[in-house]
This record gives sequence, structure tokens and C-alpha cells, in this order.
Amino acid sequence: MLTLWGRASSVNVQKVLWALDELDLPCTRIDAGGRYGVVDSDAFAVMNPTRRVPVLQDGDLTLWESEAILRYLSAREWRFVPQTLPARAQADQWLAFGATAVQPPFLTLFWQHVRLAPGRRDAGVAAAARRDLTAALRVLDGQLARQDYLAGPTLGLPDIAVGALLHRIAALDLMPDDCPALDRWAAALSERPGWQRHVATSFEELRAPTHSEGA
Ligand SMILES: N[C@@H](CCC(=O)N[C@@H](CS)C(=O)NCC(=O)O)C(=O)O
Repeated sequence: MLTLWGRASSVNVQKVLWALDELDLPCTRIDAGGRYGVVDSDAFAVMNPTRRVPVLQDGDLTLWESEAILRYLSAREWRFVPQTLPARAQADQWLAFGATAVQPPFLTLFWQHVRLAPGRRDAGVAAAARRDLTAALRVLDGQLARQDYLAGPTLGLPDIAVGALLHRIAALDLMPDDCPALDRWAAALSERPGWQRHVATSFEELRAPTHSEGA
């Protein structure tokens, strides 16, 4: 029995919900974080000392960090596992690139465009993040010009991890121009029922600043 702690408006929770959907795994989700609180409780800190969501419980296992959760679910179900060691290493490479080069500037921009009150926004910070995000997305475009998905011919974990950001990137008009392979990939991901159910959702509840951080 899988239990996922985390508000459905969190992109890191959305990655996991989309993966669970692709894997056809039933899961009970418990709201936590943001306006739901819970993360401030002592009981939550025992599960995750960083007080962040998502947290996955599977029997005796308690796991946090969204990408560790994605890897766990993939290994548990033996799905999204490329067949050769080099292909697995390259899937890890794209997962790491998404986490270190795409998600950080995206989060900065999400705060600058949505979560911070207009008076607290900084145009210089937003411009620098926009440059970094565009550069990273252009790297993805180059890879996607060679193959349909980031780590091979079919959907894999890096597509889910990075693809979970695309709804907000597009909604905030942050997709770079002249990236046809990126656009084709984004369109393919947006056809997936799990993406539609868990990622393509409103983020209006996040517009007002909250007591905590995250996107
Ligand atoms: N690296 C962590 C980041 C987790 C994170 O920052 N989560 C945000 C939501 S996206 C959070 O818990 N924010 C505090 C809150 O929602 O109260 C992961 O990938 O799971």
C-alpha cells in the first residue's frame, strides 16, 4: 500500500503522481505542505527532516526527494529501466540535468512570476533565470532532435521529471522560440492522461505568498 504525502499543487508531488499513473499504481495521497501545514509537525519531521513534500511510504520504507522516489518506483515495478548499462547511465544523466539545470531556474521564475507579491519581484533575477532556463531547454531540444524522448525512443524517468515542469513553463510563456523538437516532445507529453490529470492543473492557489517555500 503506497501513501504519498504532499499537496497536489507541488511540481515535485506532481512528478510522482504522474509516474504512479504511468505505472498504474494505486496510492493514497495526503495533503501536506503550503496551506495544509502538516510539514511543521514533529511527526512529519520524523518522516522527512527537511519538512518538504513529497514523501512516499511503502510498507516500512519512508522515502523523500522526488527523484529518489521516481527511481524507487521504476525499480520496484521494473519499468522505465533502459535495457543496457550505458542507456541507464544516460537516463541518469538527463535526470540529473533536469534537476540541476532546468528545475532551479524554473523555480526562480515561478517565484518571480507567481509566488512573490509584485513589490518583492526582481527583474534582474528573473532575467538571469530566464537566460539559464532557455539555455537548458535548448540543450534538451538538441537531444530531442536526435530521439523522441530524452533517454531513448520511449517515455522514461527524465521525461516525467522535466515534463512535469512544462505546463507551468508554457503557461508563463517561458518556452524558447525555435525549438521544434522541444515543442514536439512537449506536445507528446501533454497527450498522456497522467500528465493531464496531475500536471496540467491550475496553480492559482499558489499566487498568494505562503509561510513556506517551494513550487
Ligand atoms: N528536492 C526536493 C524538493 C522538495 C520541495 O522543495 N518541495 C516543496 C514543494 S515543490 C515543499 O515541500 N515546499 C514546502 C511546502 O510546500 O510547504 C524534491 O525533489 O522532493
